[in-house]
Amino acid sequence: MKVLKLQRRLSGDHDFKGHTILGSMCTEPHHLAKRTYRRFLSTNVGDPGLFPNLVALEQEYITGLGILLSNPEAIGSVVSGGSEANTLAMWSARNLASPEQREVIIAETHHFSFDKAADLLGFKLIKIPVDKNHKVDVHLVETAINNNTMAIVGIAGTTGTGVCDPISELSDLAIKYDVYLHVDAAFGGFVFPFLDNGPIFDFSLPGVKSITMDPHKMGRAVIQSGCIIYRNQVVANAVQIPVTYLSGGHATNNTIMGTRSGASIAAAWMVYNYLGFSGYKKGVSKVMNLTKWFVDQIESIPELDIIVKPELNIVGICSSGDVDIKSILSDIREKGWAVSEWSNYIRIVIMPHVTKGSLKKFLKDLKMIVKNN
Ligand code: 0PR
Repeated sequence: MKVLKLQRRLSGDHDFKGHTILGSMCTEPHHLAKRTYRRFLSTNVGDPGLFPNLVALEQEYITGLGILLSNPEAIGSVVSGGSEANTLAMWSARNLASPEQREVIIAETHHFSFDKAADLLGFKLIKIPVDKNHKVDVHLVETAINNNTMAIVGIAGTTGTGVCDPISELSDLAIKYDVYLHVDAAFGGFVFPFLDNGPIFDFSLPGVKSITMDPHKMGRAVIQSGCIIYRNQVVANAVQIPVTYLSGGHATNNTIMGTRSGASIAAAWMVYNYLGFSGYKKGVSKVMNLTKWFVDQIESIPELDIIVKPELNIVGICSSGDVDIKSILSDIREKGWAVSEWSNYIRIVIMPHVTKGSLKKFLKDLKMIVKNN
């Protein structure tokens, strides 16, 4: 009864099943992820002595992702999301660097989690402009490297446009100057490996020390789940907080959270093993085909254009000159569509819950708004 009351109270919120969410990087979890989550929701890998089998399951999952990312030796953790994973990577990089090295070189298109990490961990972000393809300018990255450089970050699937920075060239720089390279593949990590000609961003590039990859985005798992994946034990062990009193005996902890959901791990493991490579490939091909169709539709509207050719299931809609994209954005939101606002474009993310039917309705509203603008 009380739950029904609460449901009613929250019923005005958007819902992934309601077809209005076009700007989110999350989606309705796979039905098996939801079932598994419910079954294990009282588990906590923060006390490994209580749940040793779940701890082993977590490492098995990370090893699986490591194999996908060309490194069966990879180790890591399932954490709360991309922000925690990026922060952990920066924490390792800081601990491996000398005390003078407190500059992190990153594209201006980075996710705001790096601003938080910089504030928390006491380093400075050196923000590098992007080129006309919205990718970091590698030449400018090289000129920014100096004795104070703590790390370089490459983004495999930027938050705004979904493009992949030239990670291979960043890896060459990381090797040349002996600098830590972290790759933020929070979104792209569950898409690029399943594309036929996706960019290389993984541990096959020798400079890459760690990768963020989020099951709660295109991994079809539950919120909260993000992964931090380290190249090896040396990088992973750069953060180690001793814990002596828990039931499993002396241990070390290297995540920000103490108590940590085993249900998230079990759910992510389940959906990964159920779908397998071919299942994810099928899901990715579906959203990418819909993305291509949507781009064609936008390009057929003379007043509108796309900001950059999509590499992922993310489309930036901008003005081709005559219309004001900000006023279009506010009108489209007024119609009930949940889309994201960027400096000069509207971001649409074609997640698995987005259907052609809902995109057709959105396009109908969009065309009407453009006509009246
Ligand atoms: N790195 C990249 C490249 C990201 O795009 C994001 C989040 C993160 C890291 C941080 O991940 P967490 O949010 O898991 O900590 N990008 C999405 C965004 O800002 C997050 C999001 C998800 C926003 C669902 C809205 C939403 O409905 O767009």
